[in-house]
Amino acid sequence: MMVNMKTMLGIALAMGIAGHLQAQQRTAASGAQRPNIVLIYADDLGYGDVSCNGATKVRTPNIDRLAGQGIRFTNGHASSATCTPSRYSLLTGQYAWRKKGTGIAPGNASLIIDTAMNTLPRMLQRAGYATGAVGKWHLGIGDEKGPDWNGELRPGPLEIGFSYCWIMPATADRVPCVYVENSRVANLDPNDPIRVSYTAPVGNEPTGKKNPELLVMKSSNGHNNAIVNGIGRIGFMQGGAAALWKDDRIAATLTGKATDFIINHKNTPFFLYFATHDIHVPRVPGKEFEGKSGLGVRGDAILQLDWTVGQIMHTLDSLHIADNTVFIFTSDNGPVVDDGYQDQAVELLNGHTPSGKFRGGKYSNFDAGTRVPFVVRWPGNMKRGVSNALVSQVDFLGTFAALTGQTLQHEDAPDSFDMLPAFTGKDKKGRASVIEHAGALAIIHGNWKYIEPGNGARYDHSVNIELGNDPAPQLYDIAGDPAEKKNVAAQHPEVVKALAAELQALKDA
Ligand code: NG6
Ligand code: CA
Repeated sequence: MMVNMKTMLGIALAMGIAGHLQAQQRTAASGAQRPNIVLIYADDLGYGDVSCNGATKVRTPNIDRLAGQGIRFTNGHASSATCTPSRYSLLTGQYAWRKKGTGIAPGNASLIIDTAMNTLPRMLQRAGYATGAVGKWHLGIGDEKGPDWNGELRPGPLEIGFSYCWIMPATADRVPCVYVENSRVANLDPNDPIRVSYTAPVGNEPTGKKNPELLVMKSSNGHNNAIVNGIGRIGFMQGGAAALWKDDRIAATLTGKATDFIINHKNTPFFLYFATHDIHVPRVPGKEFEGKSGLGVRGDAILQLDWTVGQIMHTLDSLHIADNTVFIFTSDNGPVVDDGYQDQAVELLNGHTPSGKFRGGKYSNFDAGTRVPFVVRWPGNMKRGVSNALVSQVDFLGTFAALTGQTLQHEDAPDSFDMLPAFTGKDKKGRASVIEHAGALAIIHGNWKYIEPGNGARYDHSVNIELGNDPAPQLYDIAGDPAEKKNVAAQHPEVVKALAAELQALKDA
């Protein structure tokens, strides 16, 4: 036991040193490069939802091709098991649990990112990049009074460093169901203003709750306020008819806007943050994909997402800029099958395993909550292959700051480090540790994973997912037991102690 204890303390000490080294790397600005950066951020796509990670019931040829030309990470993580905090961490380089108000944002939230922060897009803007955000935002918009849907939507993406945006303000299951281009709702007719409420119906309009007979897709949980395009949403809205999106064209519209951004900026370095709506609910794939997967709308949405990736690859190829572009494909959190609509995804799963061999899913502290598909391609600058280095989305900011020669101040991106050697496959280890965030916090350090005790529910019956909460400490050997079946905390109290101390130290940092 004493020996083990010493080993663990040694590891914790080494961690401190690693942290110090990482901090030093922040200022190393030699040989700055400015490749384009394309980041496709899928929504709720599980580790096992892509065929390059072993899916056999659904095929993702474009994502597989991208992975084959770059590095496919088997131990790559989103920071959190839900959307808003993962996106917050990715864009700010700060773990979201450090900041209040970064949970799943309601559709009328004001911007949750402090406009004074040095974000990923701002840092790249300072490095001379054109910076575009296309797709799902879900980080709030507008000042503390909330969004003015008929006026200027500021602050928003443009105030945190994007030079252009075409976004869905929250999620497709939240009102208002409109796109925002830069600081205004796109295609809004001023004679038909948008009215939104998150407390009560705006007028006498039908709702999903009162008039389920009007729905083309019924709710299985919530999603019973406004009915837009025959689908019940969260929140009430009226007006803005000309600005409403068409659910079955969301992927095509977003892909078109992303492609336009690339074409318009092909001669300057650009950063495209392309956050797809697929495969979040409500899942309404375009006619081209309807019924094509055999797994219902969830599988069809995966095919549509794969098509999107193929279109972006094709655009880069046809402009001859793929070699000078770092292309990242990953997901904001793990998978969920029934997330509140009766869309037959459960019934038609057909043996498909969205979480792969990992336990849990979206919302969960078990690994499938944050261990997600994770691919990086930068032709000519990396060896192709598979890496099990521990990598996290929180490090994109620190990595690209170092790559482009930007100096980060001490207060910037406190959790984000230069991980280029891991992202390009030269370093096979990656991070010494990473924190995963769902109901509680968990820390992965080497082969160990410790989940701190928590009083949250063990199981969420509405989504059919094990949440990973336990009032007792949990310790898993995730190398030998990737499915987290056997809690070995009682057998290794010294490891539990060391990891709990390391987690605490990182929380206090
Ligand atoms: C939940 C919604 C779910 C989804 C999630 C956010 C209900 C019953 N469930 O509250 O459908 O919208 O929030 O998902 O309303 S995320 O990927 O954006 O985090
Ligand atoms: Ca999500």
